Amino acid sequence: MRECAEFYALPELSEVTPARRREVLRELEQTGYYTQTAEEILIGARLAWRNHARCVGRKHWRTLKLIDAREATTADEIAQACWQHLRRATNGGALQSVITVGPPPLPDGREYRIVSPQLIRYAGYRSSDGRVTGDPAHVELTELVQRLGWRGAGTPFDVLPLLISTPDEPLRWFDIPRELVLEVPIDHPEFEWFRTLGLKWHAVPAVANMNLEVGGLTYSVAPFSGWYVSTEVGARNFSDRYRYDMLPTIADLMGLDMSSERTLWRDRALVELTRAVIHSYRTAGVYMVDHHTVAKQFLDHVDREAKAGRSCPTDWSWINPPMSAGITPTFHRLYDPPDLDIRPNFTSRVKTGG
Ligand code: NRG
Repeated sequence: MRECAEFYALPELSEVTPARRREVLRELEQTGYYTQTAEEILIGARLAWRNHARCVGRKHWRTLKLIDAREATTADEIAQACWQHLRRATNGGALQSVITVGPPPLPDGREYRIVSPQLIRYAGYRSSDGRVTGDPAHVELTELVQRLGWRGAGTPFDVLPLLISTPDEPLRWFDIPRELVLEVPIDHPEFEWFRTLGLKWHAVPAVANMNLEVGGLTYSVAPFSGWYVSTEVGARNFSDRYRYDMLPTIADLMGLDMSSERTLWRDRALVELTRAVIHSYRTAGVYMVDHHTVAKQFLDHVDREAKAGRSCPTDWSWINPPMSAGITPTFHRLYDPPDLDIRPNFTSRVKTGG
């Protein structure tokens, strides 16, 4: 109730008539639920983005577009809405920020869910010697869909099917139509050998396992996507030891002295790998932002919020990049502390990072 009243009291909802406000509160009180308009959800989703303390891309919060998929009631219909999401979000490489809002929980509380952490994820296959082909972060998900009958080709970059759970069906998986998965082969502006590593990554980061909480309602199907910061791909997905772990291979091919940490071979390989990612997305015409540019944009945003008289709750450790943080401007200041209660917001179903 409180969240609902607070939501409709926000200046961004000043167009809502007093009659509508009363009706919403009455309905929520009597039935525990009410139906939001698409406009209310869109405003709510934009504010959820603006409020999300871990996002460095918030300058663009006003550009978010909504796909209203609340009418989808089967896993199949939810999958179709996700395909529409990918088509609109990818936009031929000129990525657009999109959120798709699916069906609310049933009156008895049972929920619809996208089980996959993102719409597009690469499989990880663990072999008997413990080694992983593909993305080690998705070994469990891969084993789950395999138990449900999916078979991947076994390459390091097999796109996993989308896994959806609904109240009235068994867990179901859906192969993502190939033409909806835009990918970028990774190449280096100078190192000829780089392409022989066979690296690639997908264009669209579409987080699918967070709830959208708006106006006292929780949407458990609410995949959203913007675009990548190059370090997410270069300095984490390809570099983390528990992900693709490419730094030793790259340093070796660069001919670096790897006999001691003091030679900074890891750091040198990291820079070249991230350069390769930026170069490749650019060559492919797929939008991505580098960590210097996004840091500047974020500080513009913080200033703009301050001028508008709003706080900007921010998690310092999340908005700073995983490489070269100290040479980006976000490093050198403090922010309003993250406010876990602020709504609308995106909230985690699982307590893992990434
Ligand atoms: N680090 C994750 C993606 C998390 C969300 N990042 C975005 N979101 N850029 C990864 O796949 O590397 N977004 O909505 O644009």
